[in-house]
Amino acid sequence: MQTHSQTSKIDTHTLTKSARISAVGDASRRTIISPDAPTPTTPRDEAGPDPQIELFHFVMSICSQKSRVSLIEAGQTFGSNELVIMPPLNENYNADYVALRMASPLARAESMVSSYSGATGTTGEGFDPLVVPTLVDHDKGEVVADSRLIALYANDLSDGKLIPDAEKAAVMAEVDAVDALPHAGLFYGANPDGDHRPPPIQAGMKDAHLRKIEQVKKHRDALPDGSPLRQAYDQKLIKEDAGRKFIHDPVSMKNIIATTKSGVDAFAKRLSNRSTSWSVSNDFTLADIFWGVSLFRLTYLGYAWMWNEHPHLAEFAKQTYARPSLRAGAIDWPGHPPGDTIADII
Ligand SMILES: N[C@@H](CCC(=O)N[C@@H](CS)C(=O)NCC(=O)O)C(=O)O
Repeated sequence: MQTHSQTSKIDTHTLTKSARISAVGDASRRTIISPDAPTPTTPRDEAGPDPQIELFHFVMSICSQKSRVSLIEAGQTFGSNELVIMPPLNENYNADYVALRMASPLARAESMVSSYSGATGTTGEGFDPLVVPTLVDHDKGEVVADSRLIALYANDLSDGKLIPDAEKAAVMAEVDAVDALPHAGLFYGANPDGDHRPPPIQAGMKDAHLRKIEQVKKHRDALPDGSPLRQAYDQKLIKEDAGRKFIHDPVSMKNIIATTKSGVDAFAKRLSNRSTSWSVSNDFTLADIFWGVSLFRLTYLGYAWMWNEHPHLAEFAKQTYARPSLRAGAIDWPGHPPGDTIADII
């Protein structure tokens, strides 16, 4: 597994420019985010120098939300390259973007994705070369291709502000607990006991895996003969086919719902034993970012009933939703679809 401090000096400027220009279909989605302007309204000057860091991401992706909130909380200025990852656009399947991800140390360290668990962590499933988010640091010549690593990177850039030394183990335990939750499965698949996802998600996700497969094939078949990227697309096809079967299997869906409920219960128990203002510290840490984003997502998908018997967890969720970085990077990021489930938050 790549550590956030591993370096691999490559020409990130050229690789990133190709990905930015050919994958991000609309120039208005190429902006600069800074502490003074944390919304995507400042256009990127393509003729000017590159910002030190850039992020490729998507409004609704939970991994992108974790990354944006971490960078914003860390007070970073970054180039924001917003991809549309939903079919039929799937800008994340663009070959230049995939080539950028394949230049990350993670792509070399991990085996490529070959299964589907419903979670988004790299552990277990392997490295997915066709997803967001991806961070690039031009000064260090690094490509960071995983949201957990991006959050750690944001912590490094902020001299450790997001992971206080004394609480490192507790913060990372919470980060890993959130990363293990099957957010993707809950987004794409219906609860067999009653689907409470907002209607556009219910409708849009029904055949999403099939439509993704169609797009992956289209992009793969357009690669030049002998392209080294072909395997990346082939592995993605294996994952998406497994995902399609998984979300249509009521037993798998019930299992991931039960896993999520026990994860939430366990966190509620840890919270009830705390004597700190935030989840593990008196400071706001990555643990609060990851749980805040996760609880917001579970609420959006109609799973807030999971903490009906934990009013202190509902209070904690509210506390995170008021944090300016969480609002800017997740809740208020333009383009998040509304829904009855989040009407009192958004
Ligand atoms: N381990 C990766 C997983 C990233 C991931 O699964 N991204 C999803 C959105 S959260 C994605 O881009 N899906 C688009 C697709 O599969 O086509 C991370 O944490 O960054």
